[in-house]
Amino acid sequence: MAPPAGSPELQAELARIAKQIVANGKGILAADESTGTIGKRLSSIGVENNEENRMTYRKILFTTPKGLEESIGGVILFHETLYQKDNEGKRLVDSLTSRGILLGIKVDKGVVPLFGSQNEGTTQGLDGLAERCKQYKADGCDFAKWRCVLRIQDNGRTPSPQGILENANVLARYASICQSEGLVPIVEPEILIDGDHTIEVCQEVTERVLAAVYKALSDHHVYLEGTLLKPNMVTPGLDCPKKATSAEIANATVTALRRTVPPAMPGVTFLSGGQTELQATENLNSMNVLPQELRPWKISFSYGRALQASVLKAWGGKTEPENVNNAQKTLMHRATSNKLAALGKYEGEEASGAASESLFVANHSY
Ligand code: 5MM
Repeated sequence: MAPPAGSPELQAELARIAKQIVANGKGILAADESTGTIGKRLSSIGVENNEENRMTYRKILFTTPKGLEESIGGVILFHETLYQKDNEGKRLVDSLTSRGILLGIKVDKGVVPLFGSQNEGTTQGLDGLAERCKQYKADGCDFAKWRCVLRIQDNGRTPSPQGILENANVLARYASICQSEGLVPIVEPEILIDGDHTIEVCQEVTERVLAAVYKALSDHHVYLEGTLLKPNMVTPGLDCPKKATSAEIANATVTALRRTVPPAMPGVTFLSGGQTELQATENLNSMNVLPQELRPWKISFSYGRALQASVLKAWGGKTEPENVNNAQKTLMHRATSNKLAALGKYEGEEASGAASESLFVANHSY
């Protein structure tokens, strides 16, 4: 087996970035909704999906005062946001970089059907990726994200060997290209929560998928110390009649990870995948109160919906300072709660308002 690729200097730089993002309970704000996806989020509060409104919303997120950098180590951006300026001509991302929050960029070009498969897909975007990564690095990014989507059907009949192999390989190829250009790749093989499968089936499928991903990363000489993993938690399918407790989810998830993810990989930054904000925080905490020897990696968050849903509601698309303040306070509260959960110190909160609402989006594969 050949050693991981990259000079000692490149490897040191990649390892430093990956560690920094998840240091001291910090996690990631996934704000990389593509234009179509952010449109759905904005329409939920009656806001038109145009460039000005996308800028206004993301400026509110990024200018959240008083210590966002204590709980958010990195923000994942969509291409437009990286270059977007506010009405005073200031780059939106300056509010992040000035506080030491690292910039990440979504580099995949979305999910497409795998012809001949059983309703499965793969993610495209490898063409020209090295050139795009080079430019993003020059423009201030330190990490990247690529999301693959797998679906459990018929009690684990899918994902099929074809679906698993294809998605593992494309993630590995993406990771290798990112590292060659100095970007830490976040490797995201999301197994959707859709379905009526049990937690046991989800665990078995998650293990098969992660085992294939780490085999492919090894085959492509990816330097694991300079990567982050963004997986789903192991849960029952949303329509499974048998629900699981947070402790059961934590045990099943950490067991699946221990069987498949090498300790050289520094940080697991979970996606929320349609869980409520409170579930996502509670489940994260339950993993981080398990004995330390079961967790060789940092266990943290890279939430999209579970960090933003109640922020959007609090803002409501209004320009009044009160709404903007409420939105920013809400983001601070969720980010701080998740930091506490990443340290195993979250003590729960009132299950009221937007934080306890379902964030499920059927077939979230776009
Ligand atoms: C924020 O949404 C990300 C981009 O989605 P699209 O490509 O569909 O527009 C998405 O990849 C997100 O980072 C992950 O799905 C995790 O988000 P959740 O909401 O599951 O935590």
